[in-house]
Amino acid sequence: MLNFEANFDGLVGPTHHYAGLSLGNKASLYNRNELSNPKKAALQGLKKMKLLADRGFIQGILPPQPRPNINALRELGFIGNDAQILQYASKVSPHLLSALSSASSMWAANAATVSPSADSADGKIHFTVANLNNKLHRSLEAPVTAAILRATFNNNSYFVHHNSLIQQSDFSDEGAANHNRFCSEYTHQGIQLFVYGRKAFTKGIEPQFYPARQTLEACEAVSRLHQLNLKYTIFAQQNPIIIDYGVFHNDVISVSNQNIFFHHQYSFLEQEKLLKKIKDKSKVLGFSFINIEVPDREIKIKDAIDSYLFNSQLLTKQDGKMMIVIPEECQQYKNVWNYLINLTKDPSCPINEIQPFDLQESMRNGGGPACLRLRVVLNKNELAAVNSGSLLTEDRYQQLTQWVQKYYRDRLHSNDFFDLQLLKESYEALDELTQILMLGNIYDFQC
Ligand code: SUG
Repeated sequence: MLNFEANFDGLVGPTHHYAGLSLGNKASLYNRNELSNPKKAALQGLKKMKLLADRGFIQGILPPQPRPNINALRELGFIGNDAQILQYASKVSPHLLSALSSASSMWAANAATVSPSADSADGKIHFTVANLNNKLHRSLEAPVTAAILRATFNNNSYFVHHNSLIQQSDFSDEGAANHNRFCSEYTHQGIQLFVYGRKAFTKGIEPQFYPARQTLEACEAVSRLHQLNLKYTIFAQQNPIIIDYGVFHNDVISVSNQNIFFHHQYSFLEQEKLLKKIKDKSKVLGFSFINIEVPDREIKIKDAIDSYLFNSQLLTKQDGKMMIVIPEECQQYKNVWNYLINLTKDPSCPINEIQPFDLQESMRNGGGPACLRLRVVLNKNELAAVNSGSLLTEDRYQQLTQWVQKYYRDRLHSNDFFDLQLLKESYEALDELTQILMLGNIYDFQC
């Protein structure tokens, strides 16, 4: 295979914990203040990457960010040396300290929106870092994410990097988690679908209880930056009702791969219109669009969300058939599991294999298989231009598992961040990681 869709997974950071930071994300709220196991979380993520790499898929790694975020604490007026700052913050605002220690950059689907070179007027791959404006802990990710992406895709003949959009709620942008693409071959012109939760500039229907994290205006800005052909670009609103049920990103209720769209009956506001648009555009591009819509009578929206069925990855195998990568939790829902078994048995369905993964540590913060990865379509030359240290090989997997064993704790609570030793461990770990991944100086701290 010369043309691929590679997956770059976010490596879970040493401060992974449950802080209940994400209003609208049921798992995050439900597991608030539970004990986490960062070591287990990182190893679960690595195991997924390894198995997929062993199966022949191109698998990349994106490193975590320095946490606790001591720079942000300084900017917020905490003074003194690192130990004093941590003590001071833990006394006056333990919630803030916990938010500024979140390992949330592991959910790489929120790192950026990525457009393949086939779709952009200048023939280059475009990245726009997500501003993650809706949540304090996530809004701090953007600058380091920009540095990581620039170091990973470090060749301006092939890659164009855009910083995050204006940090203001009218331009709230959550990256690839609200973005789908349909195509025949990956490196042929595709149709890009940008999904938003609300319009900032005009009045429209919105969820009532939980925030809509992505605006239409942000989607439009990203499509402009990426020089997309409007003929093949679609903007669609997610069904606001399901945001109130807990669909805080569109990848919780739909997933696409090549010509396949797998989603729930109630995913989008004007679903029929949207499907017709995709179909019409796919006809112009000469491929047949396959729509797999799960009816609510078979899987109720609540079960779809709780099982995280749609937070799956659809991966094209060497023989052209597809594998669906799901969270293990799907097996606990009889209707979901039966649906998947029947789907993959159907000879007319391109998906013919189910691959469950145990990602429980991430799932308990609302992050399934699809949340953990950033997709990047690459042709042969583009792949060769990727920082080689960022790709998972057998050796690098061994190095990374040893690195996790060396630095990560096996229990952490949201009140543990006053501890200078934890900060030291985390920063030292990241320093060593930049060498394993050959990324150079991407963090602005000194060990
Ligand atoms: O932004 N959870 C993340 C989960 C992101 C999932 N990503 C995608 N669906 N693509 C979020 O809500 C919880 C952190 C905490 O509560 O400790 C959190 O940030």
